[in-house]
Parts: sequence; C-alpha cells; structure tokens
Amino acid sequence: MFHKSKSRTAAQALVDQLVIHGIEHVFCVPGESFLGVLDALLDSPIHVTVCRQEGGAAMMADAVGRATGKPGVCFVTRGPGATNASAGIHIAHQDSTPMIMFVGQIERGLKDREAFQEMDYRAVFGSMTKWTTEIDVAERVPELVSRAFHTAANGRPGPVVVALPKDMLNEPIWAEDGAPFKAIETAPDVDDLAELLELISKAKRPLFVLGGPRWDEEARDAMRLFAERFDMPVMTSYRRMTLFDPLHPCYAGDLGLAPNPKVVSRARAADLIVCVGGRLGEIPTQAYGLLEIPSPNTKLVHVHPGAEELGRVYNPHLAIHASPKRFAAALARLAPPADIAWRGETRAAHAEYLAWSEAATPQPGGVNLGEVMTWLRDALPHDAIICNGAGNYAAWIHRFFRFRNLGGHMAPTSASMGYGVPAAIAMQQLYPERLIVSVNGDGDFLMNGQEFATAVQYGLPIIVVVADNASYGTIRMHQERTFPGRVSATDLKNPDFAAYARAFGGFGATVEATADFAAAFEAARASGQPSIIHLKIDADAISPSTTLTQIREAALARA
Ligand SMILES: Cc1ncc(C[n+]2csc(CCOP(=O)(O)OP(=O)(O)O)c2C)c(N)n1
Repeated sequence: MFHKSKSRTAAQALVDQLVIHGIEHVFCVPGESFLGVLDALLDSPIHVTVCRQEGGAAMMADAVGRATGKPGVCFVTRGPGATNASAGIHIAHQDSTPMIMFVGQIERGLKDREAFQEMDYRAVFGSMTKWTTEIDVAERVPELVSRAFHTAANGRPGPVVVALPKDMLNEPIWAEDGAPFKAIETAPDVDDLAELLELISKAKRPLFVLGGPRWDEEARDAMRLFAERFDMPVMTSYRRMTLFDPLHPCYAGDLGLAPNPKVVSRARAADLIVCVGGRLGEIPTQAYGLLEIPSPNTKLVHVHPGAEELGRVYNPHLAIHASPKRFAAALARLAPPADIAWRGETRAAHAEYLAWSEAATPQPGGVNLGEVMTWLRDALPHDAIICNGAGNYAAWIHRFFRFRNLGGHMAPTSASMGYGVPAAIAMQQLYPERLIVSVNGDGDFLMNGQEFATAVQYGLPIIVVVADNASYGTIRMHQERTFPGRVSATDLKNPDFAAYARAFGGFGATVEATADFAAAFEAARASGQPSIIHLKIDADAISPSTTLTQIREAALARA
C-alpha cells in the first residue's frame, strides 16, 4: 500500500489518500485552481459527480456523510466556489455531519496580495468547521488528509475545510500513504452504567430521547432491545426520526418543530430524561424551555460522543462520554427493575403518537399534503429515502410519514432550504436500487433546483415533489402572527415545474387534486427518469393543524 514514487504529484497523492480512506464518491464544481486533482481523479476508482452550484455539491457531500457515517467529500474552487459551498458547510456543522471540503487556492507565492479569488479560509470557515487548514508543504498531504478524516469523523463529527494551493498540487512528492482512518468509539464505564440504572430505578416517568449522528443498525437494534426490556418510552429528536421504529410500542413521538403538544407535555412531566447522541439544541429543548439552564430540575442524563457537548448548555446529573454505538451495546448489561412503574405511560405515549400521525387532517384546496404523505407511507418500500429541506410543507412529512429504517430520512436539523434535491442526488448515486423521493416547497426547490440537471446528466431517477403554494409559506405564517394581513416579500410567482422537468430532460406531471397524486407518482416511477411532480397547494393550507386565515384572525383578535 505504501507509495514512494517521485513520479507522484501531491494531487495524485491526495486522490490516493481518498481511496485509502474509503471514498467512493466525490461531488464538485470544477475550478482552474485544482486541475491536478481533477486529472488524478480520472485514473482513480472514485466516482465524480459534477454539480451546477457548489452549495449543491457541499450538500451532497453532507448527505453522504450523514448516510454513511464516513466523511462525505466535495471539491470546490477558491473564493466564489468556497463561499457558495458555505451553505452545505453550515449544515454539516449544525447537524454534526462528517464532511471534508477541499478548496483550490491561489499559488503560495501570491498570498496576501488579495490575488484573484484569494480568500483566507481559516478566517472565513473557522467558526463553522471543526478544523480549517491549508496544505503549504506538498509532502504533508497524506498526514493532513489523514487528520482531516479523523477530525471530521471523531467525537462530535463535523466539517473540515482543506485549502490546496494550486502550485502545491503539481509538486512531485515522496511522502508515504497514510493508513485508513477509523472513527473512535467511546464506551461508558461501569460506574456510569450503575448510576444510570439507579436513576432509572428511582424514576416514575423516565424518557429516552435519541438524536445526533453516529448511529448504525447495530446501535439502533440495541436501543430497541433495551427499550423492550425496560418498556421504556423513546422519543426521537428533531429530524432524527429514523433512530427508532415509529410502530414499535415504545415509540413516543418526535420532539421536533411544531410537535404533538402531548409529546411536549410528556417531556415536561418526565422525572428523568436520558438524551442519547444528540445535542441539547434549541429545537428538541423547545426553545430552551423544557429544562432549566444551567442546572435542570428534572434529572438529566446526557450521553454524547463529544466531550465538549457535555455541560455545554445543561449541566446534567450524569454525563456519559460515549458514542451511541457503545452506549447502546452497554445497555444490554443493565437488568430492568422487577416492577416497571411506567408501563402504562409507555403504552399511552405510543397511543398518542399513533393518534397524532394516523390520518391526514382536512385542508383547504385541491391537494391535501397529509393525504399525499399517508399515501406515500403506505406505497413506498421500507428502504425508500425521503429527502427534504425547510419549509412548512415538511410538517406533513414529520407528522404523517413513518420512517421504518435508519437513514430513511435525509433532512437538515439546521432547517436549511435547498437540501432536498442535492441530498436525493447523492442518495441515488450511493444507492442506485433504492427509491429516492425528494419533497420540497416551491421556495425551497428553486434554491438548488438547478441540480435537477445533475440528476438528468447521471440518469438518476429521483422523484421530486414540489409543494407549490406560491409563497415562502413559513415566513408568511410568522408574518400573519406578528403583522396580520401585511404580506411583505413572501409571495412567489412560480414557473410550471412539470415543464421545468421536461425542459431539463426529465419527466414532469402537475397534480391539482389529491386523488390524482398516486397516478402521477406511478407514472414518474414508470418513466425511469428524474421526475418532478408539481403539486398545487392552497396557500391557506399552512400546516396540518391550522390555516393562514385562522392564524391571521387570531392575531387580529389579540391586537
Ligand atoms: C437557506 C435558507 N434561507 C431562508 C430560510 C428561512 N425560511 C425558512 S422556511 C422559508 C420559506 C419556505 O418556503 P417554501 O419552500 O415555499 O415552503 P413553505 O413554507 O411555503 O411550505 C424561509 C424563507 C431558511 N430556512 N433557509
């Protein structure tokens, strides 16, 4: 495996390192700043997806990191390429996704003159990456790439940016290859487990909340077995719904945006919350209102693979520095109390979840997104993947779709718009046999909708659903609450999205009535082409539980 050849350039060595670290796909928008790498990729087994905008490329890399637990990789050019990509970097940062972005950089000898597209990457990306570096010494490529992989994947994962001066990439080097990286798993110690068991045994209304990255099938199964043995109610955190089977009798719902009010009441009533794997961020803590800061009154156990997350906002009664995998495995060593006091609560919580998610609520207009979701939930194979970005349309996904498999949902917890199309492309590249459905709002779709061309270019039969309410609906909803009746900068005049699909070389269909959705979806599937299904949604249908009109009237009544 070890290379020692003068004929290898730093660019070739870099690509060799990617292969060694297990990279099969990279996403890029080309630039003259990293031609050496593009050339070296030609002779490598790595599959290159060329994208239309760096934001899309970075989101694709994030999606790969999210799905596989190994850093997703993208290449972008200096200056404008890097700033375009920052949307994906920020997602990877907030969502704790392992990801590495390589950026072409100006020649070393021109630095600090503000040369063409020059940027100080450490300054620009410093606050939204785990590490940003620039490789000035070509011989150090294997060393610094190895560090990039370890840094991105270990502890709390996140993005790493590596800048590559153009002239450095073309230098011949002697450096030896690195060895494949392996993320470190940390396990709870015996005392932690004993204390956890004691806390559980004393609790009357305990609750587990699962979140964060670094789960795999094994960890998910181990958590399910623990929940069964302890009859423990288990919630999932915002957009981490795939961590627990929603039809399992221990599932208690998701603690996300616009959650079931009963979920929030249950979380408030809990006398022990064990948060496994996730950050205690703004959304799962319901705007930091669920627990007292810094020392919660409710007993709190926080299990996280990143030591720096433990005690960041909340000082937990028990902090366990462990990865979800090792923690879940260790739970097998705990024996449940003879008398489980909370069995009735667990059953009630699951019944509440089923009641909340079972049937679509009535909606104004011809297309009911709730019925679209319940149809998809019954029609899609269990290993289908739903990808989406941000907007109120997603509330119907969260409420009515039931994710049965780990990794079945790709959506940013940072609620960044424009994620649904790039993520779907990345997933279809990774899993050609799986059905990939991208669900978008109209505003959301057009943030990265041009990547539909990428799907066409690579023949990726993703099915893109666009819920078009001719509005940045979420913001309109907030507007109606705060400034009722005053619509400012939230109306949209949209293209014909089905025609857009056809213009790009894909399949397009328009749906104006719920009853026509199934046929449109089946036609899209049968076409074998990248497809867009344009849903005409009534702007008043702003959420599964209320309308814009009701929100405005309530706000006017308060005024
Ligand atoms: C990149 C980005 N820009 C802006 C926002 C703020 N934002 C959140 S939701 C939203 C509107 C989404 O509109 P649309 O996709 O049409 O979905 P809808 O809410 O109408 O269902 C906006 C502008 C954001 N979350 N992300």
